[in-house]
Amino acid sequence: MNNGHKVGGLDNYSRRLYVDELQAMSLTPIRHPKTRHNLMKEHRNYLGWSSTSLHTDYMELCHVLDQCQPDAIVHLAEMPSAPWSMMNRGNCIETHNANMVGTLNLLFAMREKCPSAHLLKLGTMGEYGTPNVDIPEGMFELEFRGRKDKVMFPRKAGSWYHLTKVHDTHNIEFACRNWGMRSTDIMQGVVFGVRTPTLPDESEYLTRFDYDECFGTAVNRFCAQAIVERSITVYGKGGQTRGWIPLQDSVRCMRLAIESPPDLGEYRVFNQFATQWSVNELGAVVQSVSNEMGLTPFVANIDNPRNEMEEHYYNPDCNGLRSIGYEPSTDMETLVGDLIADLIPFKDRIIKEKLLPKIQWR
Ligand code: USQ
Repeated sequence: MNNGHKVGGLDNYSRRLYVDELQAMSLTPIRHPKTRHNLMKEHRNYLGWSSTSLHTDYMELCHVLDQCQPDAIVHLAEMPSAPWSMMNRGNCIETHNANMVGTLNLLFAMREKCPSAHLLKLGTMGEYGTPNVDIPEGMFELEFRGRKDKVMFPRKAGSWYHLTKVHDTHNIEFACRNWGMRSTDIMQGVVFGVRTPTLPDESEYLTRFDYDECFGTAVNRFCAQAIVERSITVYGKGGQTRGWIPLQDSVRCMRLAIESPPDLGEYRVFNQFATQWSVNELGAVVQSVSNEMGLTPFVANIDNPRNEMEEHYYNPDCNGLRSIGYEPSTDMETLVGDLIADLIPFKDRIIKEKLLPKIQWR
């Protein structure tokens, strides 16, 4: 909005519901949706908000797109937790419904109401898994029995949630190829932090911050554990290496992608992360930064509740976003220090039982 873009949104607030059901809560006291909406109404580039589920409210979705005629749609409206999708059959199926049916509804509604709009879709680096070869951005050139073609790089997801993103990828690529739509499919690494580049630094605008085993990502959990001086829960051997990205970089990347859209009919993939670290390395950074701040958490390599490789090769490309101006924030010590400082005022809200994992993936 601060860059002159007019912004509106759709939300079914399911994230709040999922976290409530787990008897967890955001560490930051995020305001009620109505309060947030009223605050945003004061901004001249705010178009409004509609309470809508992509996977169940197709007519309302079509109506909103018809009214707005957007140039770009940023699709963040999916169930985002791998552990939650692995809890039981019901959660697995709900993840598939919310994510795949929601995305299919959006594709059909866009085709009907705004076929030349740019779909910016949040996928995940976890679609690729951890193959023993380099990871390109989405597609690669394959040579087989003397012939060559450009094909989708093989996906090997590690959870039901990550698999729904793989299925979305194929559906979106097909919509671009078949209907001439345009899309950027973002393979995002693990997000952490609570700051955004656009929202004012005031408590009313705070975004949520989860640290429970389902909706808290590793760096967020480690920093929450650090402020109450509990063990930093590195799973297994801790050699699991991922791409990581602070929230403010993630928002900046989305703006850059919107301002440099793909051509009509083009399906484009960006791998989106700032740095690569193993969870052991991250645990050590969180421990040393918090020690400097007078806190005394300690790293514990606990039994891994997940089924994943704990030592592996990892070398993904990340060139597309840099070519349109992304300058990654890579100083993890500073980012972790800022995050711990941002969280300390809320440390009394931590529910300590939510810091250890219980969901077994096998
Ligand atoms: N991990 C720990 N200790 C913890 C939590 C996690 O060692 O307390 C490890 C996990 O075993 C895993 C790594 O940290 O190896 C990342 O786990 P995570 O929970 O931070 O992230 P993940 O489950 O992979 O999913 C998150 C988001 C998801 C997004 C994905 C990007 O929840 O929406 O798609 O990051 S990626 O991992 O690149 O696929």
